[in-house]
Amino acid sequence: MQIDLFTILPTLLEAPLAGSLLGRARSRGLVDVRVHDLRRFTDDVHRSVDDAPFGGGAGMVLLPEPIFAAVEAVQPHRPLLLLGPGGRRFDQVVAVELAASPGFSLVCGRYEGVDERVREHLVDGELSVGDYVLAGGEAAAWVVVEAVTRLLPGVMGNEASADDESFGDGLLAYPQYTRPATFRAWDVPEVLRSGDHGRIARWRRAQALARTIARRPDLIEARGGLTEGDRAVLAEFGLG
Ligand code: JCQ
Repeated sequence: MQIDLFTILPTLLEAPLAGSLLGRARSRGLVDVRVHDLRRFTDDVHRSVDDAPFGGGAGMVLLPEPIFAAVEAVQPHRPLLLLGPGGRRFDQVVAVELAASPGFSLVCGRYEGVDERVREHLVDGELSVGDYVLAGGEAAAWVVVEAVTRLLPGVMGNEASADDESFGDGLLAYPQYTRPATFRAWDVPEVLRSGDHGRIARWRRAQALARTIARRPDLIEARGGLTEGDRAVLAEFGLG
């Protein structure tokens, strides 16, 4: 998979790239993440990447020229997506879609915004990581890179764990415990030490369902409510 990131602050993306497990996946050829400094694609003496908005107003707007020049030089994989609060909400469904592609690319907006011609004539869409405003799209881009690349076979240490957790099946994760079996008088649930793998699997499913019902009923709604099997396993552990 090829991921191309376009930014005016490359260090904000190079640092997490160097510090993550992705570094290893990258050297093993599983995924290639490239960070492109938009300033390298300027041609004026000041290396300008931004200017004041036409019509007046506070702040600066990213110039179209460096962004078009960078994208035309790199010819990155598409979709080419602009990060910004006005975009399609990034979620696990989008992460899975992007993980199934040979590559994608992200443009990090900054300041008061990006020249509208980038939106109209260059990118394929806009992606939002949530309803808040960041100083720039770099932190949002890293959220997307991490959520997508961890789904690729061989990128994470543990092959199985990417699927067996929150949102893999549209449910929140079941509670996990490790040693010691008793910590400050709080015991690990007996079922997890029983060795009965069928009962453990049903307990975990019941816990994931109960937790999702309590904290994220919208996720239960999205999977079309509870099935008979769901109700049965909840009842088995007194959670119905
Ligand atoms: C991304 N949720 C919030 C800030 C303008 C494209 O124009 C702009 C982009 C940004 C950076 O992205 C975000 C964001 N998802 O703020 C202002």
